[in-house]
Amino acid sequence: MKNLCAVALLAGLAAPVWAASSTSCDQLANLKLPNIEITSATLVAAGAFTPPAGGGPNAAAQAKVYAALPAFCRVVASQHPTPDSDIKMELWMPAAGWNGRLAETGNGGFSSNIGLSSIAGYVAKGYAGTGSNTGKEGNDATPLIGHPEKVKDWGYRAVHQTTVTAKLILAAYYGNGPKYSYWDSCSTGGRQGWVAAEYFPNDFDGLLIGDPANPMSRLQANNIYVSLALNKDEASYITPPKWAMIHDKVLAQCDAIDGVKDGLIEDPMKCNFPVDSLLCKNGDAADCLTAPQMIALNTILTGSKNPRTGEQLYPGYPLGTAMAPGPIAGKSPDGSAVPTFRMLFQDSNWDFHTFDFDKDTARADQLGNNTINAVEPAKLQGVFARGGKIILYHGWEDPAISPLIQVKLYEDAVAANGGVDKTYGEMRLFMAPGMFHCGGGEGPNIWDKLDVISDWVEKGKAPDSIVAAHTNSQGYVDRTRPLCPYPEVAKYKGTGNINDAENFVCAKP
Ligand SMILES: [Ca+2]
Repeated sequence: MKNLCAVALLAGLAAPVWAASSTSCDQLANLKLPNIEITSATLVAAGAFTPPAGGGPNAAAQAKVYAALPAFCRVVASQHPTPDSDIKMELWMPAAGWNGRLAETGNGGFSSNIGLSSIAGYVAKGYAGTGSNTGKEGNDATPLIGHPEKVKDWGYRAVHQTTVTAKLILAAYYGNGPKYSYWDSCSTGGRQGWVAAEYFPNDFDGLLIGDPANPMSRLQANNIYVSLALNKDEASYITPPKWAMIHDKVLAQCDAIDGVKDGLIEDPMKCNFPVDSLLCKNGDAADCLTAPQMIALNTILTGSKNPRTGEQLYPGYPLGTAMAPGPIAGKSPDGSAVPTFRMLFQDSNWDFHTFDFDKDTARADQLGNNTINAVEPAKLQGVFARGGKIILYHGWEDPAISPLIQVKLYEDAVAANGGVDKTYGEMRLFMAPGMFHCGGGEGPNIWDKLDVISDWVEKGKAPDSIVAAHTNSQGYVDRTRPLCPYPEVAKYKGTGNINDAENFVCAKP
């Protein structure tokens, strides 16, 4: 009976009457949904999930999360919205105590890994959690060349289809679908969040969108622009110790501007550091940059421009960002840059040295704007009109994606939706001082994102500030600080411990 209801819903028939009863986890393996194969449906006992091998540097921490999980129903499925599509997904549903919410995670770079550790985190909080492999396997563009429908899956359809499927399976398992659905992701997942909000405004009630790779065609063109400048020749390359040196000098000059000398610059745009002072006076030395390195640095700070028209194509990086921990400052472009253009141009031999920052930018925009980029912020009205909320965030010291793009995306979205008085009740931006790409760094960068957005969506409790924590290498909290809705910054009250959020207040700079 349940299966028929689901089929009726997908087929767009009259609204089915949902039976308020549930299906056992094992029975979900027999669930029939159009163009979807349920690969497996398994009840996993508490603490019994064995993560896949090769979990990376966070494997030990993640193992603890898995070990603490309550029993859950794990559904693995393959989705085929077109004959050429093969979108793999996982949906984990608490066997007891479901809080009625769905949370969905996205992906990183060009990786096809399903974010199981994020999904586990959702289940630990009583959510059902889901995520997809973007509709391809592997870490490059090869499976997308010659497969235009898979490009659409990768760009926008994998997330949407997975959301639709997850809601149907939830309805079958629990007898009713989620009361609230949330997007929670960063980087490529941030791009996927922008895309979801603009392309499919009905999918999520709240979206958490961090350090986004959006618009991706422009980001990856900028990554090539930066790499070409940094690697113009041997003499142009800025070594990791020199990035650290630049960071330290900028910090020495600008740390105290925000009123507290704490190793953090609340608003890097307020820092008027004289870049020219970095130039070596008496030959190369550890505490300065040579003339060719200065040219490379200035190119990175300025950002990519159209060589013919002078149009700014993508923002530069704020001075002081230590680029060396990120993928941008290496000997070759960021690992996602070349695959992006091989995918868009459908050319597995495409060579980044040929990039024409006039013609190829226009071509990539044209191919990407309805596929991988979210560049029509007026469409956010679709989210706002139904009471949806959007929280944007970005690390001020993100060495992978310039924080200034998130500021620009926010400001463009405010302008396209009637100004800040109209949007402040629906969308806010939180810039995190000292935070790296999606987390980490010297600044407070840990906060319960789902608690913040669900309070806003479900209780109308808008985030006027978000208390974030920083942990030391042993994992203990050594600093808390409010993150503030842009353009506000955290201001010290003048007394008390500077590592305690209690002693700060969000205020206009
Ligand atoms: Ca400071």
